[in-house]
Order: sequence, then C-alpha cells, then structure tokens
Amino acid sequence: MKILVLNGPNLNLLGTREPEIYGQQTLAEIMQALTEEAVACGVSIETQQSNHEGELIDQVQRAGRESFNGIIINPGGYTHTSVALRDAIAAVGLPTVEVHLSNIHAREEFRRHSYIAPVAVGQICGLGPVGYSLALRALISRDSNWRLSENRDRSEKPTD
Ligand code: CA2
Repeated sequence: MKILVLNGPNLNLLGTREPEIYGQQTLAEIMQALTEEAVACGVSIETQQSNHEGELIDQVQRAGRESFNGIIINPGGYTHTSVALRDAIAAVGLPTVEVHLSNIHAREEFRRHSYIAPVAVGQICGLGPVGYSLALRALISRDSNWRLSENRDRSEKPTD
C-alpha cells in the first residue's frame, strides 16, 4: 500500500511561529513520526510540502497516475479557496483524508468552509499532529476492508 501525504502553503513554517495555534513541532518532525508509523504498519508513504497550488495539483494527479492507494492532505489556506485542488482530488478518485492541525470550525468564519471536504472520505481537525496518524490508520483500515470484500466477492463467484 502506497500513500501520498501532501502539505500545503505555510506549513513549512510549523514550529517557528504561532505555536499556540499550530504547536511546537516542525513539519519535518511530524512527517518523520508519521513515516515511522507507516513503516511499522508495512505501508509506504511519500511526504511532500508545497506553497504552490499548481504543484499540489500536479502531485495529486501523479498519485493517480502512479497508482497510490490514498492521499492524506493538509491543504492549508487552499482548503478555503481552491476549486482547482478540489477538482484534481475528485478527478483522480483516490480516497483522500483532509487533515488540519487546528479546529477550523472554532476559528474565523472563513475557515469553516472547505472546498476539499465534499470530495474527501473524511476530515480530521483540531487534534494536532495526531490527526495525520488517524488519517493514516483510516486509509489502512479502509484499504484492508476493501481487499477483504474483493476476496469474498471472488470466492463467491460460481466456477465453471
Ligand atoms: O489547521 C491547519 O492545519 C490549517 O490547514 C493551517 C493553515 C490554515 O490556513 C488553515 O485554515 C488550517 C495555515 C498553515 C499556516 O501554518 C503556519 C505555521 C506556523 C506559522 C505560521 C503559519
């Protein structure tokens, strides 16, 4: 199983400013811990951060082309603005979990709306870095349930 983890604009600043909102850990530390967790679960993950909308869209499209099994995305500020990123996620059709460190529903009004949520399988917010870990577990559990049902369907098919 292969999962792409995407982080959007300004998340490279984590751990340097606004620790009361986003915590003390750097993005590199959070991604390192997530990678270790994935390895322990036998899952391969690739992590990317970009401050550019088009680059994030290119990464989503690549995940589709390269047969990744799912995407974890913290789209940062593009959550609240990007129809194009939403279209890319909808177009590739990979199960995608939207993650936010802060509780976007308890902040400014403009953060309450997400263009991404309707095309994601779920949204996790307000739980800090553990949100990425929960997203990973959700995708692994979804994938193994899907594989179980595929095997069941195959074994139930009548043989000639
Ligand atoms: O809570 C989240 O994870 C957000 O996606 C973070 C975005 C924000 O626009 C979303 O509404 C919610 C902002 C990321 C900016 O990160 C910074 C980290 C440190 C210092 C300054 C910005």
